[in-house]
Amino acid sequence: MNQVRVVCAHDCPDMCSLIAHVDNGKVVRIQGDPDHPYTAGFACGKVNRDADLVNSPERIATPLRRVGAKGSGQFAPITWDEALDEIAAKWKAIIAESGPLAILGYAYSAHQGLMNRGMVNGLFHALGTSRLQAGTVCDTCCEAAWDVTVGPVGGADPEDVVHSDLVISWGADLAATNVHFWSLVEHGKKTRGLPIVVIDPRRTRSAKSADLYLPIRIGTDAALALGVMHILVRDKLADRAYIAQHTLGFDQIEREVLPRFTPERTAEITGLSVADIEKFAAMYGKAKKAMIRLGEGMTRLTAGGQALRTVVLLPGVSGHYARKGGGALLLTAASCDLNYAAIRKPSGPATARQVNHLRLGEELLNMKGPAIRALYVSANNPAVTCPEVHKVRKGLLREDLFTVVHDPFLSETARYADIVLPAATYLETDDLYRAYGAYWMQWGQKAAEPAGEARSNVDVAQALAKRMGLSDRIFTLAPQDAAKEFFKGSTGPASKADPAQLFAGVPINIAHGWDGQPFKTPSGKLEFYSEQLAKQGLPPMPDWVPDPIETEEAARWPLRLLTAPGYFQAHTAFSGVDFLRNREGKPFCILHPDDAKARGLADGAEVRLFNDRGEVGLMLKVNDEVQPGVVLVPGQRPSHESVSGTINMLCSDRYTDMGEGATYQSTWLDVGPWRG
Ligand SMILES: Nc1nc2c(c(=O)[nH]1)N[C@H]1C(S)=C(S)[C@@H](COP(=O)(O)OP(=O)(O)OC[C@H]3O[C@@H](n4cnc5c(=O)[nH]c(N)nc54)[C@H](O)[C@@H]3O)O[C@H]1N2
Ligand SMILES: Nc1nc2c(c(=O)[nH]1)N[C@H]1C(S)=C(S)[C@@H](COP(=O)(O)OP(=O)(O)OC[C@H]3O[C@@H](n4cnc5c(=O)[nH]c(N)nc54)[C@H](O)[C@@H]3O)O[C@H]1N2
Ligand code: SF4
Ligand SMILES: [Mo]
Repeated sequence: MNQVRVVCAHDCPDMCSLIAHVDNGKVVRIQGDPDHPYTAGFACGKVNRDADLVNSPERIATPLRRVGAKGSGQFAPITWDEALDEIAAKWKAIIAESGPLAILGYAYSAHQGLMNRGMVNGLFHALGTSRLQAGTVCDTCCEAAWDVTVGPVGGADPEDVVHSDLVISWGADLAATNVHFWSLVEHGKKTRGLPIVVIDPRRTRSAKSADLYLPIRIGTDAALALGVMHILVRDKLADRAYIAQHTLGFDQIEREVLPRFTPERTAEITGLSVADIEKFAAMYGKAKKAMIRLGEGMTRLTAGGQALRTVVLLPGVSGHYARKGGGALLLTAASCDLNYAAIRKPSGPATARQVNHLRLGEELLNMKGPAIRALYVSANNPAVTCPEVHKVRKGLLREDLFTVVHDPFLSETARYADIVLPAATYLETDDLYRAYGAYWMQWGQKAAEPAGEARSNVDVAQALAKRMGLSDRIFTLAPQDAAKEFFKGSTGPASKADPAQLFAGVPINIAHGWDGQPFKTPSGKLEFYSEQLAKQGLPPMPDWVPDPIETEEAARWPLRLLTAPGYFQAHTAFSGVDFLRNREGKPFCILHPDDAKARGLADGAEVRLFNDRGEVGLMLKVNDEVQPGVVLVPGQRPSHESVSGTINMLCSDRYTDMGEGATYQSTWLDVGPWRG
């Protein structure tokens, strides 16, 4: 038995260091690395089963060519040479007829390795194809809101929570999506009574450990943050010296916005009690170093940017940004200034036509001049995870679209492909990793050879680059040599890593010497007033106002969709693991007992979720995890696992206020018995 130190590549802020136990060339067990300070010897419930993922009988063994109708999932095996030759020939013909913009590379985050993620983008960048405006399905809204307020810089170090005197989990289900931070928080609670506040419309697992749980109404976080600021000012708990020195525009907010957010009005908007709002504000005002762990949950709706931005301003009023253990953490990645362009933008035009990640369906159906004629999907499953899934599937059914999907599994999207390529998993490829929710960087060595004929994203990008006649050096380099390109011209702590240590797999801490939260806005301060937003025609000051389209929808439909991560699934990345699929159970939704009773629906029934866009069939659970008026659907699950369809069939492709992100939760609907 062999032990190989690897790095978890799943889309998760923790970026665990893992030990793969390998027997006869086969990964038989995965374990958290006991020598990594943040991983602290444990992996999550999903990755503990990654031996099942890598050895899953459902993996694709060889390249496949479509033999049946589009979408029918009928394929015949072909060789890699046949597959790559066919792809290159098709792409060359399309480029000759319609130009490179007729091709779209659609690759995202299911492999977090910097090369396996970036080199696919690099291939399409160099080819000069249409460019994916990536991440709008996920974090562009929260990132844009953070950047405009704090600047493109990482937030608090999660490991500094040992210094915190209060932790606020705001729109993040930490017990599901950030388990290593959560374990530090729970340890703090056990050993020194660290108080925890959870602000979430869902009574999450994290909420069960909270000293104060605030079941906030979806989409009202800005109002709560402003209500707390109102109380801090009223009770003289605002840090005037910090505000004067490090923030911009607070005086105007204090005059023009805060008077409108009395505890009574805040309670009306948020659905919380005045007593709970007062209690929360008092806890926050009394604390010296409160750490707010921000999730993306509050940003998955129309005014999501405004919500996150307003919450992020709170530690500017309390002055907690100045203290280790205080402040806010959304993401950390922006502080790791590696030379990403070496891999992602080796050559190619400076700008090209953009396709928004979440509008794939719309653009496949309607984009002109030129239309998208070839699509390459890698580490992404838009036939399930993209809003307006009906449109995505209709687009994928186009006879004149040439679709290639590279995936370890025959995903729902792959079923629509003309060519399917088998992908290696992270356990079967070398890569460089840096966390997006912690300050660590690490080289991950492959633990086993790829199963069957699977090949890594890097491998395939390099092979296609060669066939397309690209001459960039990066497409010829072996993994370690390619990784070294990240360090050329980079500055900051990551650039100082000793290559010998790095390539030996030693975890490298890349936290910056900490002297208070830095601000990289145009003013160099935390911006309560944002000129950048004013220029975009957006409100320059934080506020909460109802959205007219949402108000109209809410008048027509009785329930609002709440979307939250599944505990034993992450989007569709673990749907090829039988154990986890069963552990998560058949795709379900949750209704409050009052709403279920009003509809005559019982726990365990098959139900129909519907609105103007269509219908989806799921199992029903009835409990008070949610408030009345809300239907919770955890995760996004493939259609063939559910009674019928998948939740994104009901979600529109409308944009958020900032970052052109997805508004899954600006979805209204009703629930009734499943037909027949
Ligand atoms: N309704 C609703 N929809 C959502 C969300 C929501 O909250 N609500 N959340 C959104 C968010 S945050 C995100 S990030 C997206 C995620 O959505 P996607 O980006 O589609 O991610 P996954 O479903 O995790 O995985 C995509 C595919 O990548 C494959 N894969 C895994 N590893 C590799 C690899 O190394 N190489 C290749 N080539 N393929 C690999 C997996 O098998 C899987 O089929 O979904 C979004 N969709
Ligand atoms: N187990 C598991 N882990 C995951 C994933 C997964 O699918 N499963 N996905 C991964 C990916 S790609 C990402 S981007 C991250 C995302 O992880 P997070 O940043 O935590 O974001 P979300 O999962 O969208 O939502 C988190 C919480 O926000 C709550 N919420 C929803 N609306 C509101 C609101 O209006 N206000 C407030 N205060 N809360 C609200 C939801 O109920 C949910 O509990 O997690 C990653 N980790
Ligand atoms: S907690 Fe996140 S990084 Fe750690 S093993 Fe699980 S998915 Fe991977
Ligand atoms: Mo995400």
